[in-house]
Amino acid sequence: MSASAPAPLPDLPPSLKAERQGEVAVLRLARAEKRNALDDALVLGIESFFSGLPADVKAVVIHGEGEHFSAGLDLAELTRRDMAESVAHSRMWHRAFEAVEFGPVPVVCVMHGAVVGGGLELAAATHIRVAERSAYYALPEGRRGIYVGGGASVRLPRLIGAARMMDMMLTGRTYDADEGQAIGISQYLVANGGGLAKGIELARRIAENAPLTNFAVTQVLPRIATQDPASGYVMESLMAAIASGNPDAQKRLKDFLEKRAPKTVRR
Ligand code: 1HE
Repeated sequence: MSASAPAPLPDLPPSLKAERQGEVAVLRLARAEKRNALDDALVLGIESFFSGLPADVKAVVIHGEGEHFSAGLDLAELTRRDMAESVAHSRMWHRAFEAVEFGPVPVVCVMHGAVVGGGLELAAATHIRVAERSAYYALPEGRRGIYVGGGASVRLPRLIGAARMMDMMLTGRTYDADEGQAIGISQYLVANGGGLAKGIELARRIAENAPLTNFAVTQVLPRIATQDPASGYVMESLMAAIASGNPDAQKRLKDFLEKRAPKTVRR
């Protein structure tokens, strides 16, 4: 392998496909025949992908094959578990989605069609969500007689509020793409078929940031947001000092002051 060849991505189960586009890695849920339902192999594959990302990958885009992002938990597997196994299974999902949320790089999720149950839990573990107009969101767990198990109780109330999550679970309410954008599920809303290109464009922009800033935003900011304010302010000061003292920041600041860096303008 030549010194400049990109490092290979981790081995994956057949239900996941990955490719590199320079510093961006694109991970595709590839189980369209089952509407990208998340079975054990797929969830474990997500965990190993994010745990084994090469250091020269700076951002990841997740998307789904076929008409839907994901139909959530593979319900066929659920019927085979007893109570103890179900707890272990949910904890396995927590581990896998923590590897997404607190993995090495920012993650952009491209959502279309059904983004339901565990599919919404996966999307909630990512940092930027792009919705195509076809996207809709639901938590059918209430209807199936089960409960969320992939971290939604923690992540979704922060994203959309506990009251909306209760409504989704108690009444089976679905939100369409416009509503999802309005309540904060997605940060970007694009035409059908345009999600992946938008996701990659955003990931490329993210990959240009100083790695330490991306670390601060994805690892430190969410911790500050959930700790007591007094500790949060101290943590923020420490992170700010660490980031600005970094040679990368020093160079970027100098570039701006010497008119080599772009200005912050309206897009
Ligand atoms: C599945 C699953 C699945 C589809 N597990 N096999 N999630 C749900 O309650 C959503 C269940 N799925 C659906 O409501 C629909 O499938 C969709 C609206 C997403 C798509 O409808 P459609 O008409 O395009 O597809 P389909 O005909 O319903 O499904 C195609 C195949 O995928 C079919 O299998 P086939 O062998 O008969 O062809 C379906 O059985 C299969 N399939 N969804 C297993 N979810 C950690 S806790 C998280 C808890 C949850 O995520 S609960 C939410 C579960």
